[in-house]
Amino acid sequence: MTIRPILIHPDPRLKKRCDPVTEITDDLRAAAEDMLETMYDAPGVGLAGPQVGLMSRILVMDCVKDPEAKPRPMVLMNPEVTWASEETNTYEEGCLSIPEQYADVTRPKEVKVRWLGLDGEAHEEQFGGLWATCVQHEIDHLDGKLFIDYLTPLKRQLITRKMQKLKREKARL
Ligand code: K1U
Ligand code: ZN
Repeated sequence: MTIRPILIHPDPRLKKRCDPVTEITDDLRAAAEDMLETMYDAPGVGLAGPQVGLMSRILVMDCVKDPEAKPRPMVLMNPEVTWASEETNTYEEGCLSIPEQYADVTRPKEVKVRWLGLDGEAHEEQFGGLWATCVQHEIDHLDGKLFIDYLTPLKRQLITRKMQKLKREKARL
């Protein structure tokens, strides 16, 4: 397993819609394992393909935050929201591709999601709490959407400028 570098905004790959997974290959299984390792190392609770330059509809997540509890690593391919609650929830979101920037985002409080698993089977589950926020944030990544796209143009521009500066500084090292 390998920790893969996480792309930092702005990057054109983070703005593209990803392609559906059509075949579960050994390369894709290896990429899923690498993505989980990269997510745990960051640390984060989710990670989507484009964040590591993989332009396929694959995401990983594990929102079990209690270090004493059993982890629940999940790999979702071709995820689709099949139902969303009318009730919403506001969560202060972060993003591993936009380090150290946080903002309130309002989304459906609960969602039902259908996806293809690494076992080749279709799965469906209802998510609530941080799981619901995270899966929606990650599906947005697969559609080329970032949490800052929910903010005002001014706030988005401010964060983008900070990230451009961060990338320039990192490139100088
Ligand atoms: O997609 C990503 O960039 C990962 C992101 C997912 C996410 C978190 C919170 C709300 C929505 C989506 C993160 O994991 S940011 C890091 C984070 O939230 C966290 C890190 C360590 C422990 C607990 C949370
Ligand atoms: Zn993110």
